[in-house]
Amino acid sequence: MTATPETPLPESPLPEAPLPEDRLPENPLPRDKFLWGVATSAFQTEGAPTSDWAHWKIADAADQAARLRGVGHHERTADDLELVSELGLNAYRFSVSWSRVVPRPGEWVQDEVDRCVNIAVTLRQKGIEPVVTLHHFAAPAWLAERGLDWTEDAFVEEFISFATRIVGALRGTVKIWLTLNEPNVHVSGGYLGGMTPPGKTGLRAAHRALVNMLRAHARLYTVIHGLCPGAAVGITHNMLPFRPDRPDSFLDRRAAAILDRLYNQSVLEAFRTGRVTLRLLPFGRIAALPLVGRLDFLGVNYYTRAHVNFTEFHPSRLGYFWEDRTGRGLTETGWEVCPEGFAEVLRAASSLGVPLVITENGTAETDDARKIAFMRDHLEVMQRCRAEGVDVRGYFWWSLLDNYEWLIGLGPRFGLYRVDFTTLERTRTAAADEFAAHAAGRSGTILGDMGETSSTSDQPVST
Ligand code: GCO
Repeated sequence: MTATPETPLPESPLPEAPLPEDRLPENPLPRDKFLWGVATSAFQTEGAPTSDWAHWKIADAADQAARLRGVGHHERTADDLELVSELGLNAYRFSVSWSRVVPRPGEWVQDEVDRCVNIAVTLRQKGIEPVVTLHHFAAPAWLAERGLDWTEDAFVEEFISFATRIVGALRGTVKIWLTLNEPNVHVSGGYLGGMTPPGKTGLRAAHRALVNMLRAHARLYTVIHGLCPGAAVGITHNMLPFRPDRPDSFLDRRAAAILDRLYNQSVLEAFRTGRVTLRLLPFGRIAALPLVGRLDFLGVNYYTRAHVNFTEFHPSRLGYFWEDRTGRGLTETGWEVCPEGFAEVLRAASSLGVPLVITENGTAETDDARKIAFMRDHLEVMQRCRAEGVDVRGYFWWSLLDNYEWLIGLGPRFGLYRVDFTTLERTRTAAADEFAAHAAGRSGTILGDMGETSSTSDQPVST
């Protein structure tokens, strides 16, 4: 079996829906049921021996092992889902491992699909809304071996074929979908900067990859609504405010504006106008795609802000840096803690006119007090933005567990549950208690009025 569009994966009948449709919520994103969740991704929690990431620039034996098994989530799935339940949350975001489901050309591992269906069914039985990401960075290694990546139409066809069958399998249980995780990060790392698979560099490849990712989103939007009536279909977008290093420098301001356009605005503009550009100057490559109206909500991922100095600036390296300019210190990944930037990106994202879901916010801190301070400050900013009228319908902490961090490995502590990286034992942290209290409306802060974790409302999602 080859990976070309002429010879796609064999068709198979769509599986029966595991739960009757009438047990699914009418509207998965009603205004009065705020989603409180945690987010994970398949590769980072369970590894993937047949993925492009399994052999990509391995640092050492520990790194290699982590790429193969993550933090053992594949073997501990039921126990880990119980941890979500113990937090009292009403939503959980996870991704389906493309490379585990399609490990070799033409192969389809139904057990892996059934496992995902079971995760979704288990969550729903626990009163937790499953939110499924169809592509979270890692892809099957065999595609790379054939020279296929997001710059190639054949790759797009393989992904659409995989994703369509997954939606068919999960359609009776899942209503909230994320087609792709952070196209801007995937394109910056893999096609512009060459730091992540497939390791390409250059604006041409980056533009082609971005166009193809957004084309896949547009097609899947229609596929998902066709298979899953009443679904909410979104995409996640990592947003990063860029600050001129020296505010009085015209060149620093120009460089910051260029990076903002490349990194933040290109995706927003694509959904606003249907035009996909990666422009360094007022001219550049433009593609037109049917994206307008094909987004039910935008998933915003926010962690930090960046500083830009023209002398360091280079489009393929992006050339930004982090520095502690708010006095809150840097995180374990070296990122500036900047809740003010969160307000900025939420306001910018809301200009799209679709509801927002914070699909990732979090920080790597071993010190729980620092993690809790980050959480409170960012939740407070979110609440202020909501009071201003920014339509935020959910907040997902990154992450449930400490896990594999791209390009770093097992180290940074993003989890609400601490993972012993040797024994893989999970331990609840004080940050988990804090998050559970916010979700239950027991936080005693200004967030107390938004802690509803259940509702029967079925107002349509306004777009
Ligand atoms: C991303 C991803 C996550 C990361 C998280 C922390 O934003 O890159 O969605 O997979 O692990 O953001 O870096």
